[in-house]
Order: sequence, then structure tokens, then C-alpha cells
Amino acid sequence: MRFCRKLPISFLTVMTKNLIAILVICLFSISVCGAQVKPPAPFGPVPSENQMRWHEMEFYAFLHFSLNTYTDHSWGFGNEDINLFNPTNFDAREWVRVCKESGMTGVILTAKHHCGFCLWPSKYTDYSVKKARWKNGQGDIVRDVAKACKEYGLKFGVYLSPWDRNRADYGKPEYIQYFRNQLTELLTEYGPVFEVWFDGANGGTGYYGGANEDRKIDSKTYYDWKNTYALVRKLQPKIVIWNDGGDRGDLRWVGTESGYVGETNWSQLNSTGEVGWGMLHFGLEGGDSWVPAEVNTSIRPEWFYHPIEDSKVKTVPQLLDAYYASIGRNATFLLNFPIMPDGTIHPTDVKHAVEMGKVVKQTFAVNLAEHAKVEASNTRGGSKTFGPQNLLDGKKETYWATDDNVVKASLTIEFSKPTLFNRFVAQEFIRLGQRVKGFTVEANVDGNWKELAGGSTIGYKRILRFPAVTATKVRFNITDSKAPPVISAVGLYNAPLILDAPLITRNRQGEMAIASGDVGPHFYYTLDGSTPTVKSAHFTGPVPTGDGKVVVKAIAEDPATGKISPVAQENFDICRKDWKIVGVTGDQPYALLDGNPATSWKQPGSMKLPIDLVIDLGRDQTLAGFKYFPDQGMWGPGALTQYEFYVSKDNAKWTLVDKGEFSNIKNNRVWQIKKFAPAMGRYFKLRALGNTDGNNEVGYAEVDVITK
Ligand code: FUL
Repeated sequence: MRFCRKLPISFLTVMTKNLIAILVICLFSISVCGAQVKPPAPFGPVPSENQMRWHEMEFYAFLHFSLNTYTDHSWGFGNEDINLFNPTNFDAREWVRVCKESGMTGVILTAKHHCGFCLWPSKYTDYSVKKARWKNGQGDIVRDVAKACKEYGLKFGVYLSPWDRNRADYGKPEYIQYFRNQLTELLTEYGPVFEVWFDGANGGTGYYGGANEDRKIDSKTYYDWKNTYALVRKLQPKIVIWNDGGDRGDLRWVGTESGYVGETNWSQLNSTGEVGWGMLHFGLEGGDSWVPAEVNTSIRPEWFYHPIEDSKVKTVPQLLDAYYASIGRNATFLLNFPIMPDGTIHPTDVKHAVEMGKVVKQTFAVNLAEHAKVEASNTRGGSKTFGPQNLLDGKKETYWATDDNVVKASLTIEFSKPTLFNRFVAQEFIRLGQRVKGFTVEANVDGNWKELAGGSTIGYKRILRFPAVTATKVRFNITDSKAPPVISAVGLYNAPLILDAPLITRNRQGEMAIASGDVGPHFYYTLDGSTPTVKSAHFTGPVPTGDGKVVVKAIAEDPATGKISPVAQENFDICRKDWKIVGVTGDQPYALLDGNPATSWKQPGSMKLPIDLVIDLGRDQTLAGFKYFPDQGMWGPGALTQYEFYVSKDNAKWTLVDKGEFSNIKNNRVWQIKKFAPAMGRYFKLRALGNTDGNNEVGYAEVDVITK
């Protein structure tokens, strides 16, 4: 004060003016540039740099190849002859090319599976390619795949089975040194490795150097994971570790190999304590460590190649389902190709994977929201630095954030013209943790808001599918969040629909339904045998079709492009509502009459072939044939091969009217149709005499008759 009093008035006036100016500039920069607004503090655990790089890889391949490729087994015992290994057409570049064309960013190769056979010439064992006749022992699959990855710009990873059914010392302390020696070879001699996969299957029967016995280990303690991990991280500082059954790694299994993770998917687990199935599948909200999910599944039922599965390759819609149920749910997608004995990937697997990759690329090529106007209900400090325009700038490091006390917020995207879309994508800025617990997406159609879809968690990436809609505005509402939301990207896309001929079914009550493997096509149908067009009846729900025969024809239309599918046709015979299954037991035998090809019945395991399926039609019919649709499940029971078909008026005296086989059913599990000379009866008996798997289990998805 004393100091002030001594100063001249003019000086004080200048000072005040300057102070005001500085204040104005500060306020201006806070509100306009946001330079002074603090970024949100991290919430809970956050990913490491290695995990972050891995999240961004999204989609990569598993390649399963070993001696069991040649024995048609899932797991080798450890005593298989090395000379079986002879991939005459092997070309690693071809494998990697297929992966790249499918949209993948890396591969993980089974360098050593449980049988112990090494795809590289390990110094520490003779049970490897170096002792094979293939390439006179000079071959090295690991080297060739790593090299091809480098050439094609894909990352390389290794699967090294901790369990080794060949080694005499497996189960003893010495084996740990052997295991680490092999890890050292793989992690030092083949360039950068992005992921190492330590399989959870550990210990059991095996060859074990000739001991042929059962060996049990404790997978939590035996491998001394702490030091094993330290070695891995020392040799490859940028690696991520997958481990199921042992110590917690950097990534987690999702509790199923069927190709999906929970719709709610937190990227956290606790660092200690048991991890149950629920935690694997949904993560642990509030867990203290960042342990994100990797969805691993095979393009076929099994991991290794089995010719019997040539007809069971996942279709493009099935692969897309897995894509949306993994990458679309905050996980990565690890899709396996079983390598064939000649060292190539089966052409069907290649076709389906590449086609799926194309569809994905096409779908996400253009973000329709890119040039739209975005407005947020709240923006952190009103600052542009954290403004909603960051969601559309394509930059990973920018984000939209709200004020610290705001956990519910919405974002409105306004197009310059009505826009058609069927996919919504959102990404959280996970470097600051995972926060969102609930959200919805609405569209403004003709002036009215309509909810399109919603979800719980978002995480690194969340994708929602819904039928295509044309709208002028879209609203993304965050309805629940553990902390103020921090979102790095949103997108709206219009996926091309997969227009396969639709599936027509008729249930036991005679109601007809139409469906397709995709979300959103419109269906049109006829019941009079004429070819359907978009002017035919529009299918909006089950259609009663009466008790008699009916021919249904249907098409699917992509409302966005006007493209239509090939025509599907089903010739339904008499309605099955009065039919009764007599003389068989087991769970839900009526699944074979429900018209739903996805449900099936199989006899209880106690029944041995021949097995009689007897059905009471409710009244006399003139039968002239029958139809059988085998179980379609990837892991389902075998299909009927040899059969006899009988007709009876009284369920006592039977006449054999047909017998034979379904010759190609093993390779092609489609409807089997048999016709015979007309015979009158109220009952029929389908006698199963053989199945595709050479055991007693026969699966029936549907059984039907052809009447005269
Ligand atoms: C499982 C293994 O036992 C299978 O053979 C396969 O390698 C799969 C990826 O993991 O646990």
C-alpha cells in the first residue's frame, strides 16, 4: 500500500488498463483456445504403450500347422513321425498375402503346438523341421513367415505351447530351461514379435520321451511366469503376452473359442484373485489392471486342418458376425486358418476370408459424418481443444470431453442432406481409461427422433448394426458413464448388405418366415409360385400359410441401393402341426419338426444304431418321399448316411418303401430329398443305420415328408 501511494496517478491508470487487457486475453484464450482448460485426469487403469499398439491392430491371423496336420488329430501325442511333415506347396508369402487381403494386420504362428514339434530348427531338440525330409532338414517355417510378414507389412507373433508332450523332461524343473531356451530363439532370431501366445492347455497324457504317461503340473507355478515374462519383455520390449491359465498376461481370453465377447466388455481385471468365466467374457468393471480381450476363433470348427470340415468353413455373414462381436465390442479379432498338409490354405477359407475383408473395407471406407456439423450438450471448459469437432478429424490424439461433473451428455450430428446409414461407430480415448457404461443412438427421421440402437460399454471401439435409415440428424447419447466421457471418434457408415438368397422357413403351425444373415434387408414374397419383385407382398412378420402344400418364393432387397438377391424358393408340404413323435426320447425331439434349421435333436448317447424315428402324422397320407436336414452346428453330431424308410397304417405292421444312402452329405450338409413309389400310411419310420462320424450320434435339424 505504501508502495502504491508513492506512484503517480498516470502510472496507476496505465497499470490498471494493462491488467484489464491481460485479464481479457486470458479469458479469451480460456474460452476460445482452451489452452488453460485442464485435460481430464486419467480414470482407473490405462493401457500400456504396447497394449495401445495392439488395440490398434484390431484384426490378425492365427496359423495352425504342425505334425497333427498330417494325422488328422487336434492334438499330437508327441510321438508322431517327423517325416510325415511334408508341405510340398508351402509358400509363406501366399499365407501372408491372404491375411493382408483379408484386412489383417499381423499373424501368430504355432511355432510349437502341444506335440512339441518345432516349425523352426531349434538347437535344443531334434523334434523339429531340421530332422524332417522336407527340404532336407533345411526348411524353417518360422523364418519364412516372419520374412513374408516383413515384406507385406504385417506384424509377426508366435504361439509357443508351454505344454510339450514330446519332451522327456516335461513336468521336471529342467524343462523350464528348455522352454526358455526356445523362447529365446524365437524372440531373438526372427525380428520383432508383437505377441506371444501361451496356451492354457497344460499337462496330461503324452509320449514324454517314451514314458507314455499322464503328467500333471500346476500351470500357475510350474513355469515360473514371473521370470519367464521378464525374459520375454527383456528380449522383446514391445511385445504383449497372452496367457490363459498361468499368470495374468497383457491380454485375456474371452472364455469361448466361438468368436464373440460379451456385449458389455470392460478392458479390466484385478491383478490378483481368480478369474471366472464371467470376468473373461465381460471383463471386470472397476478392475485394477488393464487386461483387454482378444477373441480367438477358427474359420473352421477345429484349429488344425481336417478334410471332413471342408464343408464347415464359416460363411461370409458368419465371419462378419464374429467381426462385429469382437472388433465391434472392444476386442481384437484373432481368426485362425488351419493349414492343409500340402502347406496351403484351403481355397474356400481363402475365398470367405478375403470376401469378408472386402466387405469390411467397403463398409468403413467413408465416414458419412466426416463433413457433418457436430454439437455437444457440454464441452469441457467450453474449450475448442476438447470440442466435438475432434470426433471427426481422424486424429487418434484428439478427443471430445465434458466438464468434470458431467457424466451424461449428448452429441448431435447434423448432415447437410438426408443421409442413409446402418452402422454407428464410437471410440473412447482409452489412454485416459474406459468410462462409458450406457449409450443410445437416435436418428431424426422426418422431424421425429427415433432410437436406432444402444449399448453398454464402448472402450477402444464399439460398432452397432441396425437396419438402414435415412436421417438428417443423429444423436449419440451417453446415458451412463463412470467418469466424464472422453470420446475420440464417432462414425456413421452405410454397409453394403450381403444379399444372399434369404432363408424361408415354416414352423409347425404353418407360419412362414423369411430371414437373412445380414441386418436390414427388406423381404418380398409370393405364395403362388410367381417370381417375387419389390412390388410383391412385403414381409413384416410371420405369415399363416394354411395346412396344405405351399410354394414360397422370396427375395431380399437392399433398401439403400435397390439391389436384390437371387430368388429363394421353398416347397412346403403338408403342415406338421398334428404330427407326434412316438418312440424316441431325449431332449426336445420336436426341434426336428419346428421348421428352424438352427435347432436340432439327437438321440441320447445310450442309444445305439440302428435308431428308429417314428412319427404319427395324425391321419392317413399318401407318402411319396421324405426330406432330411442334418444338424448344422460346427460341433454338432454326425449326419445320417445310410437309412431305411418304412410306412405303416397302425404303427405295428411296417412296409419298407425306401432304403439307401446320402452319398455326399459329409461334404455338403444340405437338405437330402428322397422319392419313392407312393404308399399310404399314418405313420412313418426313419431308421438310421450309419452316420458321417462313424459313431452312434445322428443329428436331425429337420425331417419332413413329400405327399402325393
Ligand atoms: C487351445 C488349444 O488346445 C488348441 O489346440 C488351439 O491351439 C487353441 C488356439 O487353443 O487351447
